[in-house]
Amino acid sequence: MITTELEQLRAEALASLEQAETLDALREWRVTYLGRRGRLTQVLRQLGTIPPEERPRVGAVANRIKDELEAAYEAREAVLKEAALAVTLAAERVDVTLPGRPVDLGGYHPTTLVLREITSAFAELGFQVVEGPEVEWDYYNFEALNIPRDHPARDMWNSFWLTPGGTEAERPMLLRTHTSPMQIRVMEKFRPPIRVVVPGRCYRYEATDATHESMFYQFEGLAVDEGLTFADLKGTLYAFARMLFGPERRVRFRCDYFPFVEPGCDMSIDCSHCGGQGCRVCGGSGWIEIMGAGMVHPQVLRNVGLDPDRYQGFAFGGGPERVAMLKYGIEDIRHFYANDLRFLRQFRW
Ligand code: 2U9
Repeated sequence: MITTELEQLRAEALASLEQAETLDALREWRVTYLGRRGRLTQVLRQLGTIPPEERPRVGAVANRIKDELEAAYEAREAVLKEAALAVTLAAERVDVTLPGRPVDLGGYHPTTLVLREITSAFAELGFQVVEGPEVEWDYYNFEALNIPRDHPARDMWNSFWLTPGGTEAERPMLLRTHTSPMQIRVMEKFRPPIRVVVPGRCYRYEATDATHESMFYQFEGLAVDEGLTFADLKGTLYAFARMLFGPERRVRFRCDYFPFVEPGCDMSIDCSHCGGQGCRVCGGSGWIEIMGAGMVHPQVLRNVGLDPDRYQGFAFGGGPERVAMLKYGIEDIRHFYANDLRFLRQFRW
């Protein structure tokens, strides 16, 4: 009897379905029982062998069983899919309550920090910030600044020449030893009134120690106009010193020599560490030298085509690393460019 066979097949299929533990096994089950060449189809092929009047009843039984097996298949598939999803979710579980990993933020270099303070202070005093090339001609680095070839003043700057071999006359390019060549370029290009401040890298061919590096930064400034005097220089640098080192600071100017200025001077501030009494920071003198300065040498003005009887200028220069060393209590300039993160991380913010 076909209907008996169909009922047996139904019972067997449902029992077998309970055994299918994976989605793969489930698909195999479907092929076995409901596929085009599956067991149900095989039984139904026998329909042709029974009397025609029996066929509708047997066909209805077959359809009911087929629908029932399809439904059972879908229910089982839903259960297995749910279980598989639960396994995946458990394996890939993310604990959203864990604190996030901190992002390693970069920070500013101490030289950048003080250069920004320095240039903003001069900007407030009306100076424009300009930058220039680090590879320079002998003319801009020395000649135009009143430091002729073979002049003993050249001994103040040991230079990295860029075309080694031959005499100095044959190798006129070098790494600039100060930012002063840029002020010559500015005066060649613009007529007075001029007020510029020039930050930048400089290079000297020297042995390094706690206060000397072969690569370092400078900031220099230049003002050129009719009727400028040493009083303008003193007033400008006094205002600058108080902006950078505190409104209580006192300043001291003393004579000094630089070939590009006449008269030349240096400027010191009173030591805030000991209140001027003398301590380790100021070397016992109560004063800390922070800058050199002077009135632009008449010959330097002539070199750029300015008449020194009509125009006067004052100029100044200093080392940002030295400023940073004073501000942050750094004892050795060689820390600055050694790329030691333990040092640099102290200046993140
Ligand atoms: C021109 C004319 C004059 C710039 C000046 C100094 C004095 C000075 C150094 C001190 C130590 C910088 O950090 S340091 O190496 N500088 O003392 N600089 S007057 O005078 C100029 C510059 C350009 C055309």
